[in-house]
Amino acid sequence: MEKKELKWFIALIVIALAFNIITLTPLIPWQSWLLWNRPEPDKSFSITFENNEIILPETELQIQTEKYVEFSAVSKDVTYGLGVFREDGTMVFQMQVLPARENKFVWKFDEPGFYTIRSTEYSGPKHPDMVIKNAIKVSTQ
Ligand SMILES: [Cu+2]
Repeated sequence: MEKKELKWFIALIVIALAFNIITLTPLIPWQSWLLWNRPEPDKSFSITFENNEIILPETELQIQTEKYVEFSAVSKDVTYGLGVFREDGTMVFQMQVLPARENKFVWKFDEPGFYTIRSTEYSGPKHPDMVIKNAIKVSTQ
């Protein structure tokens, strides 16, 4: 490696390191939320996916705004998607539900209202029916 190439190589490494340090620092507000903070969920809901059906827990999915809630999803057969949608159809979040493992997601809802759960991963001809309207009720207290 020539001296000029070595200088560029070192410069690229420094830039890559600086970029990572800047974007991963806990001083950036969203990073502390995303990477460095493990909030204790107020509630946890287990959702099962099997035979192209979304099986919710017996208890209603009632959540308070500004409290952390954990969704734990298990698939008994193929890969599904757990998508949560607002009343206007926009997506709040989604995660893949892989078989043979517990898929967990922690979320904090800002807005009260009813939210729909829908499979967001194509799982066969019955996939479009994998919708539970108003499955989650989020209230301010
Ligand atoms: Cu599906």
